Amino acid sequence: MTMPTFRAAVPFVAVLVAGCASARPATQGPEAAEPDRPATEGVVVRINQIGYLPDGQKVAVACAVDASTLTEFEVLHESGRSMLGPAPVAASGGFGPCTTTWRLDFSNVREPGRYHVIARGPQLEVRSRTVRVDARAYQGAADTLLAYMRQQRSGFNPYFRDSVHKLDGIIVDDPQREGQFIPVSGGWADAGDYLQYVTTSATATFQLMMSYRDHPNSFGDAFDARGLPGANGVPDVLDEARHGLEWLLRMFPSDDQMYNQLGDDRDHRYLDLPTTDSSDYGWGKGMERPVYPCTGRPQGLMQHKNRSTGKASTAGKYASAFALGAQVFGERDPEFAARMAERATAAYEVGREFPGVCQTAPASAPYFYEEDNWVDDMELGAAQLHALTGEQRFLREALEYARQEPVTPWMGSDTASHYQWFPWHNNGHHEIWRAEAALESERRELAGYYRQGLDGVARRADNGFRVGIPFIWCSNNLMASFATQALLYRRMTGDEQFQELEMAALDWLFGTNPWGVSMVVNLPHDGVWSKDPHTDVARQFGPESQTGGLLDGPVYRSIFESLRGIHLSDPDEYAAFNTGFIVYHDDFGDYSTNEPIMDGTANMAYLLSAMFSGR
Ligand SMILES: [Ca+2]
Ligand SMILES: [Ca+2]
Repeated sequence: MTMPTFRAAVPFVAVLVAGCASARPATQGPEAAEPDRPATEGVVVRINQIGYLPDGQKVAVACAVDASTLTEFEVLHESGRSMLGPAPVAASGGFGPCTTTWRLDFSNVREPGRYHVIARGPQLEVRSRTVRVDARAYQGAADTLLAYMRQQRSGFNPYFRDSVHKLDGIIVDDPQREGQFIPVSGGWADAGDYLQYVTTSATATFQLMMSYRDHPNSFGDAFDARGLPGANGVPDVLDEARHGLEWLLRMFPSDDQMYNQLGDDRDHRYLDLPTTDSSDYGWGKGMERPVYPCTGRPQGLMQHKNRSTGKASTAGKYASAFALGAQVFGERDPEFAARMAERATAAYEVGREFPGVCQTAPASAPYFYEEDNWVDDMELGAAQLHALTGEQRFLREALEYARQEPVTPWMGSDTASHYQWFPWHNNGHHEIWRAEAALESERRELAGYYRQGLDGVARRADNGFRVGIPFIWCSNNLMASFATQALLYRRMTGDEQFQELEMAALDWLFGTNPWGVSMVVNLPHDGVWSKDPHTDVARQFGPESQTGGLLDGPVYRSIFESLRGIHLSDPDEYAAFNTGFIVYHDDFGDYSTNEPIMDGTANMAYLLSAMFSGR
């Protein structure tokens, strides 16, 4: 995500954000996607707006925002035919704005069709939005996410049909090369701002390729390599992954030049489009952007510094993306694959030589991605190098790293620092498990690590929505990662004990949450989704420009209220649901809950492609 507090931390920027917002032209979304008028009292019934698989778990959650109670529910076919119930309901306690919740399980409705869930209480009858039960409910969903990735492209941007950030960039924080130009145009903007990080970009690239490797039939081909409409014989998810890989190759051009970041928080000084980015890094507005290497030392050109200790967090991510890239592109483009295989090994050796974290660099504000773990990244890199080369050494080292951090530390906790444990789940355990040379005892050990993390979250999920993640910034990322880890665990073991929570996390992201909002912009198109995402592109071109983008998601009220410079631009249409310990605002002014994020979007590709492939 953007680390948007940068904006809040620079007072005149905050004023600018608010000023732009108040001058914002009224935009109208498509009529089909207009939000429900949220009830100000009574009960609402929330559903997964994408739909449910015929043989899958199906749960709607009813939420009372006053003292209303329910006694029964029924599922009606759109023809009016009763499919289930009336059945008694059982209360699941309060959560957030909901004084009471009820889980309405209609898993037995297996016939494909369109339905309504009806909840009834004394003098009360509430109807859900239309519920889809359809084996193909997730068809095309993963590809929809790619629309956001294309819109985020730097270099040639197919949304604008123009090149953006052509002058990237000039090397900084490097005594030998300071001030030199290096051609590193490409990649993706991180969020609503235009900074670019290897941390998030390499992870996103990896996740796109992993999604394709494991669920190739979930992806289509309707765009070319530049992201313009028109098939090119390459699945679009690989077009997008290649766009990421090519940028990563530019950012690690030789063994002693490992770059980590393009641009810095001086980007936040002006609110503008990627095509007209007027950031001034000391060489004039709209000129070159700074390129930061990993140095293994605390970094920051101005008064603030990060706490970097090494290079391995970034090196491991390079190694894993390149090594998987070499496998995925091996047959399509042997030359490209060979270059990545060579770079993968080189990156991994940098990580061996410089253990520790390479955090993002702050400039004029004290905020950065406070990543504190690196063994997860080296584990994934080693696992992928083993998959690529078959060398036993890499498998052994992957296992050594796995044992140093069995559980991603936020799991089971109620808070964490900003991007402290990234990636949000560790794909490394699954990738070692896939290795033919792994022993059965090692596979059980790795699955046990995943189970420990899932257990930690599950213990906190004693609410009607069955969610147990902490609502720190980017809670949607945590939700998606929890669901992904649960899916990987289920695949590795056949143990379905977390499946209810896995589906609850997915349902949450697509509308089974107190606000009844899909957390992915314009998905499904006829659902309820953000009309005022926090990006200047959306402000000028409408929310559909952000199609496919995963929002940051709800945060603890305490976080929202502690942010400086945050002002909602409009009356809160979800005010009735922002009375509890977590809040979400569909408002341009809320940079904490309503900003689309590139890394989270790529993470979703795995889940949605799995849902279509039948997992
Ligand atoms: Ca294509
Ligand atoms: Ca890490």
